[in-house]
Amino acid sequence: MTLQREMLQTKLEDQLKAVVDNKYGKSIADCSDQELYYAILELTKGLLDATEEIHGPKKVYYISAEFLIGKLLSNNLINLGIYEKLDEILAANGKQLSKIEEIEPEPSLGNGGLGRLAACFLDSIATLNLPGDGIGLNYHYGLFKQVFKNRKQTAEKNDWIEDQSWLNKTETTFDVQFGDMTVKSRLYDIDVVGYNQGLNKLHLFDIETIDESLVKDGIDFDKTDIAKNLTLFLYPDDSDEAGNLLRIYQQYFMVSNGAQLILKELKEKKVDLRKMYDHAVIQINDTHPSMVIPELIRILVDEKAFTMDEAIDVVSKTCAYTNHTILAEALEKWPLSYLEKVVPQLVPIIKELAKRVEEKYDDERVYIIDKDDRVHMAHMDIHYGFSVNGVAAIHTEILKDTELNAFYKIYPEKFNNKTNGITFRRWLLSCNKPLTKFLTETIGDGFKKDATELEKLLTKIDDQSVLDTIADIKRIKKQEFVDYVKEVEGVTLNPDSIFDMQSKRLHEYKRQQMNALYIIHKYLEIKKGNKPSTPVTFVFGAKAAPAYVIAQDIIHLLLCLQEIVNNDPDVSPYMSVLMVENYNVAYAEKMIPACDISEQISLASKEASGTGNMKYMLNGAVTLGTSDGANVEIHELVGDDNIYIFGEKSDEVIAHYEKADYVSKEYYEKSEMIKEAVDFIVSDTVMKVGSKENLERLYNELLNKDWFMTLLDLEDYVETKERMLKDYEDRQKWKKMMLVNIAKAGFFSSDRTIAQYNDDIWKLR
Ligand code: 26V
Repeated sequence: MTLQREMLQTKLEDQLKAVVDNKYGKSIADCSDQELYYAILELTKGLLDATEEIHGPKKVYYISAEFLIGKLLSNNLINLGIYEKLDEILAANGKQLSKIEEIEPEPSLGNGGLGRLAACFLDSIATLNLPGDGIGLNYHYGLFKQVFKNRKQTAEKNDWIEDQSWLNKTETTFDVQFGDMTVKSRLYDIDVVGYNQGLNKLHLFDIETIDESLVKDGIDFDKTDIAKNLTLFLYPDDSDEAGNLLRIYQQYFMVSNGAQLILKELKEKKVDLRKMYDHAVIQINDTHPSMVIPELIRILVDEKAFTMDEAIDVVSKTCAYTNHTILAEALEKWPLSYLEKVVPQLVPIIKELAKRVEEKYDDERVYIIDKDDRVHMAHMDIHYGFSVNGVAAIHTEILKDTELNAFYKIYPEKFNNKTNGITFRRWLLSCNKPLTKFLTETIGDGFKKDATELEKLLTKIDDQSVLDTIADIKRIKKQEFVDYVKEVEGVTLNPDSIFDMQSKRLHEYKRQQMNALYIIHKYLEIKKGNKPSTPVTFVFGAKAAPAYVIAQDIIHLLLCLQEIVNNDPDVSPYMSVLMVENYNVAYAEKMIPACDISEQISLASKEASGTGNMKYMLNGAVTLGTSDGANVEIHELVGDDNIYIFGEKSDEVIAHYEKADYVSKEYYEKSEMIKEAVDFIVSDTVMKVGSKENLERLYNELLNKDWFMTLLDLEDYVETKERMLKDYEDRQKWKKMMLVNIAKAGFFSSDRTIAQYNDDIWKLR
């Protein structure tokens, strides 16, 4: 830590007083929370300014369409080491820091796990004192804000950028050339400070000509006016051609700026570009930034006098690719005609890259351009990058054995696994302060730097007071969540019920619909008189892509169930349902510490990793999950006795797809329970509160298609969940499970993940 920063810290109170006085001419005590938020923002930005940047011979550039950073105040204060001090100063003036934190608007620069992972990684890169910056886009309205109307999801813009914010406007601008126009970019930076460490940057590019007034109702806007709309939204609706083209414009804008920034920094360092890979490594986060490969090749050939062979060689040694999904529909394949329109200058390069592959390999599965003239972005990454990694052990194995097997045979040395992780600064220290304090008192504070030290907790497995305190903290966090929900949703929850939670993007493969069928089953059981000894609360948080019809139907069903269950006096004392509105990072930080049962129920083989599973575990929830993604590694770590695993395994599921032998109707007809639950979707009870169109569509989907095999695992799921709810009654057993889950979560620190990226791929030090 710099001397300057230490000095600033000791004078923290004087500094805050000075900022407040200068801004408002008032004392701290006389300020509103809003005023204090802006004052603390200014003060903190001053401290960040005084923090040294991380330097080194080689730097990683993490390019990503998403950085789901969440609110930054609490984390920056923790990482600067002044959270507690500031909390005390404010308390002495009758103010609460936790209330002030609420004022900060949350940037919605991401969709789900992939974007949140990028944010956790930036925190860990800086914490490990590694030089590494993020490169992305400054979407003005980010992902949409979810608003429920008539038990349906509607989308509104999330206007998160304020005059005073963490964004720092820089002097850096670049020209970005498209087929039909040139736009001027402007770089905004957000400081990323490590935990008691120096500073890296998140570089977010924007255009100067953006026109926010283009957005009229909801999130609709003219998709063709690129010079005005380019950075308005993350994932604009891509159900039409204009939407697809806009995504390509965004992606090229991101990588063109990224490439120019990287080359500018290398020039400043006087690096020989023929040795670029000794000074820079570019991590391509999924395929959204894949065009950085042909773009860099183009610049080296056109502007730096490289031959094509030389350019390909250097770029291939600089770029590494991370795969985050095996879902075919999520692997990008851009029609060549779209690329011709948006980025004609890249097309000859892409064709050259494709030609070289075709000359070498006689296997269409590894071609870059397919017979329908679509460019497979992942294929380009694999051929022309030096590393391909999956994000959990089972995911990497599936990539090697099935999805990318043809590539694995060509390049076995490129494939590696990097099991995802989460930053404990946000997902423990910041969001669960009572647990952090208790852990510090019980096992010391070494776990804050080395997360595996959490295992020390295992020595306390028979210490009754430790077990009781862990349960007491859970009860405190449940109460806080109940109070918050009451305030923002107007819904009353019972803090003494079992909190069963599923929060993640809404997608059929994640099977929120299977959880809904369980809820229906439970509801009908209670109606029949089978009442649980402890009431259960089912909480969901999920946004669905606006154009994803079945996902909208699932949200509708959940909101209908919420209405029916919570208003049925026979049932509501024993169970309740809540779908929270606009689930985001801030909501997750409140939900996760309050959870007892963590639902990780994706169809085996489909969830690349999951990271919510890790956050819930770290906060003492017990996982109910399939053998999928990182659940498999959680299972290995905590053992059979501390997790509830159900459902068919990934090889069985993959075999069903290969043989096309799964017929959902057979499961429906075989089981009375399944039939009863599925039929309830279109029963009079639900139809009375819901829309016929949505409910019937979902019902038909489940009966006649069910591509993600909901009914396959339903019986096992119901039985396992019942067993789990029963085990909750054995408080001693449950407390021990909580303890083991917390103790074993250390492996999932993103500090471990980043150390592995550095050792195996980046080699920064
Ligand atoms: C994207 C889309 C976009 C259009 C609609 C359908 C669809 C389906 C899937 C995706 C996934 C994009 C990649 C992604 O977000 N993967 C997530 O990455 C996380 C971080 O590695 C990982 O934990 C999650 O399991 C994985 O789903």
